[in-house]
Amino acid sequence: MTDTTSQAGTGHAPRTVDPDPDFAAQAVAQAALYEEADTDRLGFWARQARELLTWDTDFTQTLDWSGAPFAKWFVGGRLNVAVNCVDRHVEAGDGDRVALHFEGEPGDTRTITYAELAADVRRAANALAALGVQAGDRVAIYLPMIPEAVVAMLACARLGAPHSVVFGGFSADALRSRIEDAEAKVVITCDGSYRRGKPTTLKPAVDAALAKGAPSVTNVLVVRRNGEAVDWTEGRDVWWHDAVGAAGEEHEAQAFDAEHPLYILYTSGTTGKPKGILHTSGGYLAQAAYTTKNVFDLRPERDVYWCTADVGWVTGHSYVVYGPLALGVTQVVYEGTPDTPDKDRWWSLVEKYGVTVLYTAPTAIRTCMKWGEEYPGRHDLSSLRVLGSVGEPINPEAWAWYRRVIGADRTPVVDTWWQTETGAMMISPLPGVTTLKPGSAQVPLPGVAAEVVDDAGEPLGHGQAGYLVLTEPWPSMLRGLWGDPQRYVDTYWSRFPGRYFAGDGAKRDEDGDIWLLGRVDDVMNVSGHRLSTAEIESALVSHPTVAEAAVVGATDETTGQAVVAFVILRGGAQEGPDTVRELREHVGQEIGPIAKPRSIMVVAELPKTRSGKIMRRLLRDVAENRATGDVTTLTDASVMDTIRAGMTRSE
Ligand code: 6R9
Repeated sequence: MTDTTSQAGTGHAPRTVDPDPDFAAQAVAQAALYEEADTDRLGFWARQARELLTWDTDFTQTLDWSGAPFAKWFVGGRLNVAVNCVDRHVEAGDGDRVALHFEGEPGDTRTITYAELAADVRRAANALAALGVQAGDRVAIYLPMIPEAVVAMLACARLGAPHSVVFGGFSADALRSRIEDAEAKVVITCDGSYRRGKPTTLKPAVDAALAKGAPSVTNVLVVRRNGEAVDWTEGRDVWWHDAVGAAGEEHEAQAFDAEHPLYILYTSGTTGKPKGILHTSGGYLAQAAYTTKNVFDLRPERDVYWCTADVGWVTGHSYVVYGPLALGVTQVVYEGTPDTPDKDRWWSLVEKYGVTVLYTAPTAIRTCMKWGEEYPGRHDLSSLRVLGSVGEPINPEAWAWYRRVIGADRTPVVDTWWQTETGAMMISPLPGVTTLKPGSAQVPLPGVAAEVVDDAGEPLGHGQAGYLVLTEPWPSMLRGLWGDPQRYVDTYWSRFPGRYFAGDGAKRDEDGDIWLLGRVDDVMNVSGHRLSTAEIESALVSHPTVAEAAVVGATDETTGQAVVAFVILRGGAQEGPDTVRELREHVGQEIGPIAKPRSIMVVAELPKTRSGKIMRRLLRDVAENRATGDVTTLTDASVMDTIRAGMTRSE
């Protein structure tokens, strides 16, 4: 395999950033973790599980891999996940510590302590039990970012009833298919929420979903959030404030097996039927807690943490609910959009709550870059200590901006690679320990084993692009796909037998650091040369006029594939007669002439899924002059029309 790529987009970004000695001296994570895990990987995980979690019954075996690729972690252990996330902190005397600083989009706030959260979860568990929910029953949750979303998830966990959270932005059809696949007994939703200053509704989508199917559902539990009028089905619909309000605060939590299912989460899936990723209890919680603590350098008595993800995505599961709450930290939960009422809302929240650790996505960072430094500049962000990134490769330019403008050129930036399937972070630097390298997720975390291999599964040398595989099982790994064990084996364990195929391209650099190159379907082959969409995007974004870029490989008669780029210019920048030529030259300089896009289109917006991922499949349709495929998972389907209209004009 030839690799013609180089480290693109390093523009103003430093190549490496050493740990700050003062930070390092006090860091939660220590280099010794790597040695310990290398010497005795299972012993290392057993220690994490015992130290970070409270078990009702200790486990007798760390890993049973005899049924590979179906793993059993912490065999024989029993615990209650919700008790681990709330009750035990209250018992330890930390009941008065704030668990959630909730801020609604209109500016309403609620401060919920661990003691209050524990009482809410117990009441909600009683209310669900009164509706007939028992261990093993599935509960669908279709809620915005309000405290009840957290309470609902934990109440399910407390009862051993796996939840299936469906992102509040999904349509009635998407919701119905997910409820049907999981055969959920109860749906928890609300009247509506607020977005961009306007009330929205959620209950009508649930009504529509249930009108069309989902016969397993016996009750709908409805939170009152914004007072929008709702239709009511007597006998089926129940107000949360009635049921939970009337429920008692006493609830005896049962301990469940470490492998008891905790949740199902459907991946948005760029093609085909969504996959119901199944996670279980002990291993998942252990790795969520371990990574939250070490990667974010968290001390519950000191930090105020904020992860901007919605609970509808895996990041919201592991890094809003389970990881931070298992540790007992204080966090911010924000309901709305970053530009309501103005583009400085996030930074006003950081200042107001004294946020110390912020975890967000590159797409959000690039949006803030596009808006300009003036917005973060309005606020005192000096409380920030650690910045995190997740969701896609972060180009060095955005990394450098994040650290400089948000982190005052002082905070470590941790680029964390993982997936819905992995349940928790897998590849990431450790702040205070690792010398950081903008653009690279760098090294497998202690206890995690990863390799970059070629088509035949042979490990590749430095600089060669191939496929990322995980070579050892890990505690928070998916335990399968709901109702489809064979698809689990086929999708993840058949491409390279005995190893987990992540579906991502990667390469190691001369230091052995791992660079993620995008999904393998995003890796292009131009004249027999392997080129990464991510690297060309990174090169484009390193140009001062470019805010955001998406690159696709379009079929080309001569070269097999050709590079086609779509770019959004930075606020203020105008498309001039030379813009396209200049950008082509720039990519040529950053990566090499082979990477120069065949065509570059300046657009106002890019098609994105609701989780913020660019839908390159749709751009490929445009680049190859085809009718656009399925657009149902786009945030805004009209984006494609605008792009096509622009395309015709520029031809
Ligand atoms: C957590 C999450 C998983 C896919 C993954 C990869 C991409 C996530 C990344 C990253 C490069 C990072 N991805 N983090 N690529 N660097 N730090 O996003 O889960 O929604 O399942 O997406 O996202 O392509 O395979 P999920």
